Parts: sequence; C-alpha cells; structure tokens
Amino acid sequence: MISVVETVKNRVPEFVIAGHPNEGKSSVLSTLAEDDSVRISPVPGETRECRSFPVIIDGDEIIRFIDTPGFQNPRRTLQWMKSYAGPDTTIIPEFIKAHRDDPAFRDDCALLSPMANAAGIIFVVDGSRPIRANDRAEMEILRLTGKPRMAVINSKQDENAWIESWQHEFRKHFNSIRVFNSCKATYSRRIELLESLKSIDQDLAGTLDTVIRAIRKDWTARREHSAEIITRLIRDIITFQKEAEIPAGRGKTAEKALRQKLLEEYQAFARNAEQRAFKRIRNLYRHNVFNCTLPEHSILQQDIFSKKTWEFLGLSRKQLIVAGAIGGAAAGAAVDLGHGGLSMGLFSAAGGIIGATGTALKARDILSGSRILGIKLDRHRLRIGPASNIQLLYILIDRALIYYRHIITWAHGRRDYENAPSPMSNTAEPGFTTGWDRSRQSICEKFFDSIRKHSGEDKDHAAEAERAFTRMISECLDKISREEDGENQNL
Ligand SMILES: Nc1nc2c(ncn2[C@@H]2O[C@H](COP(=O)(O)OP(=O)(O)O)[C@@H](O)[C@H]2O)c(=O)[nH]1
Ligand SMILES: [Mg+2]
Repeated sequence: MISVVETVKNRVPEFVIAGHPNEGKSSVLSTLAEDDSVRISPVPGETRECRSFPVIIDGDEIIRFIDTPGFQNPRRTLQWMKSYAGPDTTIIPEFIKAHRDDPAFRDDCALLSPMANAAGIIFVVDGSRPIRANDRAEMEILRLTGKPRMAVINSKQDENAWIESWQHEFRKHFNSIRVFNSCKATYSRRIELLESLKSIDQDLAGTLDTVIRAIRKDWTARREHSAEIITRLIRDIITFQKEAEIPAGRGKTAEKALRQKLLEEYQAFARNAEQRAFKRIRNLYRHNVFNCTLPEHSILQQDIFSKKTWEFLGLSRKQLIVAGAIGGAAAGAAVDLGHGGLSMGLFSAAGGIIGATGTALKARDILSGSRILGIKLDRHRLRIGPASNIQLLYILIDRALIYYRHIITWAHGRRDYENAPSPMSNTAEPGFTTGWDRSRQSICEKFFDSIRKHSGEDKDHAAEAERAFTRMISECLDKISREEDGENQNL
C-alpha cells in the first residue's frame, strides 16, 4: 500500500469526490476545478463511471479531482467492510476483488477503486435535507477506507435548516468540514476550501500550499491579462478609421448614403470587437463550454450605440459637461460647429456643443444619425473615426467592467442560466465610471488623447498613458473581484 506521503510526493495530488447521487458532487467539482465540462444532471444516478478532472495551470497539472457515481449499495458494502478481517490497507482492493463481477455493486466498486490511491476524499452532501441511514453507512465506509477525509455541505436550496445536524454527525467521521455553495462560490471560497483540505492530513499541507500559490498567481495573471484585453478593445474602437470616395455625380444623396454606410461599418466593427474581447475574457476564466449568457434584462443586452446604453451608462450631466469641455477641445469640435454644425468624426458634436454652450446633450441627440457622421475630407472623400467624444470611452469601460463582474461571479458548477442575477439589471445602479474621481478621469483623458493622435511623435508618452490606463483597469478589476468575494462571504 502506498502511503499518502509517497503518493503526493511523486504524483499530482488526487482527490475523490464521493457521496450520494444528486447531492451536488459534480457541481462542487465543476466549481472547484473551474471546469464547466463536468456533466451536471438533475436526474440522479447519471454519473456511472469515474472521470478525472485535472486542474492545469501554465500547462502543468497541479491537482486532480475524480468525479464518481454515488454508492449503489452502501449498507451491504458497509456490512462486508465491517466483517473484513484483513489489514486496513487492503480493504479497498479486497472489496473490489470480491464484488467486481456483481452488478449489484457495480457503482460501489467504481467509486471505491480510485480511492485506493487518492490523497484524500471529499464527501459531498446536500445540506438542505435531513440525514438518513444510508448517509451514516456511507460515512462509515469512508472512515473504514482509512483515507484523509473532508465533508462538504453543498447548500442546494439556500436553506440551512439541517446544516447543524450534518455538522454534528460529520464531526464523528471527518477530519474537516466545510460549507460550500457550488452555485455561488467565488475565487476566495475555492481557495478557502483548498486551504482547509490541508488540515485533513499533515502530509498534504506542503503540496496544497504549492497548489494554492499557483492558483493565486494564475488569478492575478488572468486579471492583468483581462485589463490588457480591455485596453486593446477600447483603443481599437476609439481609433477605428475608414475613408471612402463619395460616388461622383449623385450629389447629397450619395454622400448621405455613404455616411450611413460608414457609420454602420463602424458600429459593426465595435460590436464585433467587443464580442471577441468578451469571449477572450470568458475563456480566460475557463468558461469554455457554456457562454454564461447574460440575463435578458442586462444592460449589456443593449447595443453599444443604443439610446438605452447611453442613457443608462452615460455620464451624469455634470460629468458630461467636464467631459465635453475636454473631449470637445481635443476634437477641435468648436471648428466643427464653425462648419455649420457638421460633426467631425463620431460623437464630436456632443463634445463640441457641450463645450460651446455648457449644455449636456441628450443621448437621443448624440445617437441620432445627424450627429454621428463622418468627416468630409474634401469634395470627394469621407472619413469616419477616430471617435472624438470621450464619453464613448467611459461607456466601453463600463460595459467591460460589467461583463467582467458577470464572468468572475459565475461559478462553473452553476447551470441555471435563466435565473441568473443580472449585472446592472433594471435597478437604477449607474455604471462603474460614473463615480470616478478626477485622477481616474485624468488617466482616461490622457489615454484617450494619446490614442487619437496617430502621429508617431510622442511614442513614450503614449505608451505611458496606455500603461497607466491598463494599470487603472486592472485595479478596478481587482476591486470588483474583492467586492464580489465580500458579498459571498457567508455562503
Ligand atoms: N440550486 C442548487 N442546485 C444545485 C446545487 N448543486 C447541485 N444542484 C443541482 O442538483 C442536481 C444534481 O447535481 P449534481 O452535481 O449533478 O449531483 P451529483 O449527482 O451528486 O453529481 C443538478 O440539477 C444541479 O443543478 C446548488 O448548490 N444549488
Ligand atoms: Mg455527478
């Protein structure tokens, strides 16, 4: 028999998830391993085979969880084990030898087999139901295996009536007990569970410390990577430019049609770029199978350029005046107005008019076709972009932060997409950027100005503005993550 020490020294630590069918074993595993490919089923007994789920960071497997079918025949299994007279260390192989051809013990054999070499066992129960005789039999079987064991109470119904009685019972059979909500657990809850796994066996502590360090490092790396994705997305949208020839000989109608076409192209570009960036963030957080669909009433269901988005996420009137003054000046919007109110580039009209008159435009005005037009370069050509109103930048930041929050709070074991709580639902909660102070706004303004200047003059300056912006976004992501962890503290 291999000891736990040897097992973990030479191999990836392996934990077997055990328990009754339909208690949430697969959900716990899915959340714990951040793997949404784990099959979770409302039908009890669907998992008939053991399946191994490795956690891989930077190409290295750091820990492995084994999903198992539930016990099929716990009381008879226990009976056999109790009457087993051989050494403790051979109880599992001997049980399997005696029962492997008996269909009545098929699942029990399948379940016990990986336990022989596992570093530990995680026993999952649904804490919203009372304890039954079978549960006691199962716990006793696990005790007889002699393996380090942890009990996890997965609260399926958000209801804690039975938790205390479970905890009481568990104290007799397990080295450690934790409450873990597989549908809501965020990053910190996962780390905490791994931390407490350390206490089930002293020899595991070192290995699990390494695992936890790797997970923490990976979490920071993901956040920084997300911040870079967001910065790049915003830069790409703000700096989008396209020129086109006005078809000769058809006068104003042709020009108007071309403006509309360019506008549509710009909007399609922005939409696709955002979708691509969001998908990358989603995959970075290992949501590979399900796309974590946003709830129907989420503000992110609205198009970037829709009136609703701009009304909801747009800056407050006061901020709009400040932004307008700066955005307008940057865009030379006063000049635009001098040219008979023709706006130069996207959104510059808003900046210009606010800058000039001190009156905030309504979202309706900004978004109506007449205000979102291309620059007329000369008699023959039109150009759209770069975007010249900074409000677009704030809208894009808000949308990305909302999406980020949606993704990091989506536990991998969660599958009831239709009941998802909505980020920024129709509550009056404003976007993140609305409350930003002057120093953050200034970082945004510097970034905005530097990316719009496409001359290569001040490369260092531009690079610094971009770094500062990315850093700020990364800090925001960190704050969001901490806040969400705080809110889930009691789960
Ligand atoms: N509401 C809620 N449902 C859960 C939770 N955990 C599991 N479920 C549901 O319970 C059912 C069984 O879950 P599963 O993980 O497949 O259980 P297993 O048979 O023990 O692997 C599925 O329909 C899950 O969606 C939970 O924490 N909350
Ligand atoms: Mg299962």
